Amino acid sequence: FSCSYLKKEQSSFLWLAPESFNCKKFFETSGLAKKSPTDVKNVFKILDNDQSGYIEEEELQFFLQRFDAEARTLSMNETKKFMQAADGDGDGMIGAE
Ligand SMILES: [Ca+2]
Repeated sequence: FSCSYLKKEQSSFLWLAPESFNCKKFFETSGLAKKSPTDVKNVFKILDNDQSGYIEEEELQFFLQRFDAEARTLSMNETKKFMQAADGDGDGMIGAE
């Protein structure tokens, strides 16, 4: 997995209108859902900026910028929705599993 992969194939996703980000749709369309566990782990590492082993809300906010530095940040609302969708155990962080 590389950031350029997404940039080429799914660049439109990096430029979504405010409040239109849908993480489910993103993973389906970006092909991330079909990526191997190793690839997904690599993405996780990119997102886990402070290497804590979890993706916290502040890190999630910069989700789109991890793929393109010029993309916008997610809004509070989008970040919270994303977090709820990905946070299986409800502890406010996304773990690797
Ligand atoms: Ca972290």
